[in-house]
Amino acid sequence: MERDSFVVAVVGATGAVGREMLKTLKARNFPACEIIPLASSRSAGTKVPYGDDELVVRELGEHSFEGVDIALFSAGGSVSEEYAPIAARSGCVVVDNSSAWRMDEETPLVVPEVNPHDLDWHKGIIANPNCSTIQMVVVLKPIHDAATIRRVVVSTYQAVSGAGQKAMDELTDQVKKMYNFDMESIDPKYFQYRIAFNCLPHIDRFLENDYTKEEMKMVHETRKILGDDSIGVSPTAVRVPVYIGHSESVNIETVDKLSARDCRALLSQAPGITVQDNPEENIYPMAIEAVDEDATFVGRIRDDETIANGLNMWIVADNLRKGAALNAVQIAETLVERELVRVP
Ligand code: NAP
Ligand code: 12T
Repeated sequence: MERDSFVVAVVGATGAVGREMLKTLKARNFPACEIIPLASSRSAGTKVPYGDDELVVRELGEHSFEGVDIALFSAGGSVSEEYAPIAARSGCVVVDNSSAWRMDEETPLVVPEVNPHDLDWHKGIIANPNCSTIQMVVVLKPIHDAATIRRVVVSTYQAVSGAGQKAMDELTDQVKKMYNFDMESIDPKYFQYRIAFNCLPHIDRFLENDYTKEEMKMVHETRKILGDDSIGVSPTAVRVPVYIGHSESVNIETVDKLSARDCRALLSQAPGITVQDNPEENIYPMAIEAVDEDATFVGRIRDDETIANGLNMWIVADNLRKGAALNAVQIAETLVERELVRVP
């Protein structure tokens, strides 16, 4: 039977991503008959905004998902590991924002503009990719279809909001202290070193191969979403003192020739993308302009003159929106459209 209204739980509703999810559900008029905000005992009983209303936060527990149709999770990997299966068993469909389930073979990893068909085989949990992966694959997809991508070299310039509310507060605190020449009292807690007026080539933890986990997420997730394990991805993930908006410098090598001019035309027709590319007028994407926008912005598209089939470009998106909350809500919308809100 076709449903037209759903009970939606938001796990981690008090966090940077959870609040953005509530905002996005409201702004896009998601067909929800009830919204249930969940968090830890620390903030149970507090209120979170939902449009002009305020909702009372409940404590997450084993029974939180009874009667819930769709649960959007953004409370960290350990919460997702434990509670996503509990939610799925109670019959609700989970869209999970953490890295816990992304590479699980039974779990689709979805960007609606790129691989909506992978929702068809969900078994109760669907993973939302990493923010840096999402904005990159939105742009890689049309290029891969047109010219077959062989290899991608990417450096990210990632905003502190990707690391949550506490990380944003740490940047503010450090900038205030520097303004007051009070450098000695700067005591990095969330980040390893000072983030104010600095760049840190270190996001998430270091792995055996000396890449960070954030970098390896981009490798594995890109291949899974594009459904092509032959694509080489060589990333460097860097934290920069920007509050919102991830930027990426991306070099792409293709099998077939795609000129910068043809690429610009191709991307300007592609879903979810806004091309901002006019060097004569100093037009290119910037983090400050991507804030509160849904689109993935791309510019500085140019031929890589050192190889036969290469392109360079600059990709920017709001990491809390397309990089997290919006992509999760778009997944939920696609589940509704395709009548997939049920655990098979
Ligand atoms: P945040 O601002 O620190 O918020 C964390 C949220 O999780 C808060 O609502 C917190 O509730 C809740 N929480 C923490 N521990 C909990 C527990 N044991 N039980 C129930 N709720 C708990 O972090 P954020 O930036 O919103 O990110 C949250 C998570 O989303 C991240 O850990 C990550 O897994 C994921 N994420 C994904 C992307 C992406 O790339 N797609 C981007 C950013 C984040 P309290 O108020 O009770 O503490
Ligand atoms: N460490 O969802 O710190 O895998 O910016 C997203 C953002 C992990 C994730 C970050 C992270 C994720 C960050």
